Amino acid sequence: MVDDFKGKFIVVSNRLPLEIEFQDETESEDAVNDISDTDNVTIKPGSGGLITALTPLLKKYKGLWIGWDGDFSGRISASILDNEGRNLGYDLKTVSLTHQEVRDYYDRFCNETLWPLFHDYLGRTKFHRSTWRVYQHVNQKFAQIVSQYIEPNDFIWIQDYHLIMAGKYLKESGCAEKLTFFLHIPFPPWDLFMRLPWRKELIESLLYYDCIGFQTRRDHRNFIQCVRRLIPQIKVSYVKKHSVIKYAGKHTLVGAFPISIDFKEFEDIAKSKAVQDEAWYIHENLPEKKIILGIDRLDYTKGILGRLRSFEILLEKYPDVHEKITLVQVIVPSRINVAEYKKMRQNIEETVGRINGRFTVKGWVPVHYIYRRLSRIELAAYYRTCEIALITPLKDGMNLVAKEYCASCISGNGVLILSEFAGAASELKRDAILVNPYHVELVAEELYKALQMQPAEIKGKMRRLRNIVRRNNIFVWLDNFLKTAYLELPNDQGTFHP
Ligand code: GDG
Repeated sequence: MVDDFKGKFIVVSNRLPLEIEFQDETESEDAVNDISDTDNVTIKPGSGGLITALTPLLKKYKGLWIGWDGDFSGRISASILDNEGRNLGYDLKTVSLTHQEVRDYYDRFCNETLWPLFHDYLGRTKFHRSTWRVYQHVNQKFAQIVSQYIEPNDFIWIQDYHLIMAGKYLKESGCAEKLTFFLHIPFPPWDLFMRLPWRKELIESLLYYDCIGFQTRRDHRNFIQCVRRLIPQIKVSYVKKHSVIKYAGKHTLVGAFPISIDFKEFEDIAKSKAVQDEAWYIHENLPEKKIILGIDRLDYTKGILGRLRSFEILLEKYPDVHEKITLVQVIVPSRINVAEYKKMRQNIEETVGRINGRFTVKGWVPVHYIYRRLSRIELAAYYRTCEIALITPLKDGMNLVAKEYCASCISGNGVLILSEFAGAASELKRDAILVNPYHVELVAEELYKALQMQPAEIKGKMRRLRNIVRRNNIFVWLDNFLKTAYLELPNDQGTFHP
């Protein structure tokens, strides 16, 4: 582990690592009375792989996390954040955003331009100069705030597509410290990326960073191809598995760093008594049924409708599985203000209704549908107890659910069916059943095969999957990224081609 920071470890992301809920003034008096100290606001530490991975470093060194707190009303003061930061063990600073900024930068440019384009959905991608301007403006705002806290020897790590341009503005404002970036979503192939009217600005901005991490070698390769096409004069050489781009007198190191999870934490939760009890109840309520699990944020990239269709085809074609299986589909609400997501939810619910209407008999409802965020215990219980995880995104940077499922499958009695278009497929392809989610009939066939698989084969595959996730855990990811960021560049560079 690189552990010789002399300065601060600064993480910058769109949102702070907190779960903040604002109670509406119109809510009942009881609800308001439940809220403790902060004026109709409840604040809890956030969760998720990135927070778990970065927390030890943020605590060990002088850690600082900068992001938007989700507050328009000014109710979250600096002293509240200081207090939350003291509980977490590192500092928190916010970037204030207006309604209009959040709408044009986050809802529109991030989620209607970059998100669909980077996930290969050209047809859904909107190009509006006005939102591009706000995106730049908000990135500038983030850079201004970050620059107020930078001191010599700090390490700055900017996260994800929301803040691609922040590095450029930081460097322009004189930041001389190590400036790095990680993209959590895929980087598109050049023929898609070239449709973006502001393609050159984005690529040039990325080259202000000292080190850039992508999820997979494919994303790394796509990026290098875009850079070569847009800036033909650049020089690219290779050190180990990383590219070194030389442009305008400076170097940018680029590599693939597949993000992961805290394996041990998931395994420990899965072993806990609370999860064991919850898992028992889940199967007790679905007696003698094999459970097929789908868990996704509500998003068109996750392939939920196609998955439901595959399940329906399975039921049409193989009556022998009727009454023996249940698909538990959990959907976590997401981007609920976007009209398209509302429509998507409606389509999903109509499809679930159709399947259940067609196949339900007394004592058996084929699809068990849950539209809410599960608690950590419930989530772990579903992971621990389901026989098959059916993870079929049409495109996904990594997909942590696939890795969390393996870590939580402590009995070893689980089959992972995984889309070949999830970043996780490159690590898990040998022992997961890889499927093309666009081929819904074939997914149904693979599902049928998985249901027939013998226990010895299931256990062998799951043991190997668990070993991979255990070995390539989130701390290894962090270590690899930091080592690369501090790599000394030799004069004579190698010839690796991603
Ligand atoms: C982006 C990229 C990349 C899900 N349901 C519940 C719940 N979850 C948690 C899971 C998991 C996370 O949400 C989802 O992570 P994913 O990786 O699957 O997907 P994105 O949210 O799209 O994340 C993705 C990731 O960044 C990391 O780089 O892998 O490709 O799109 O951790 O556990 N958590 C709880 N209840 C739920 O019902 N508590």
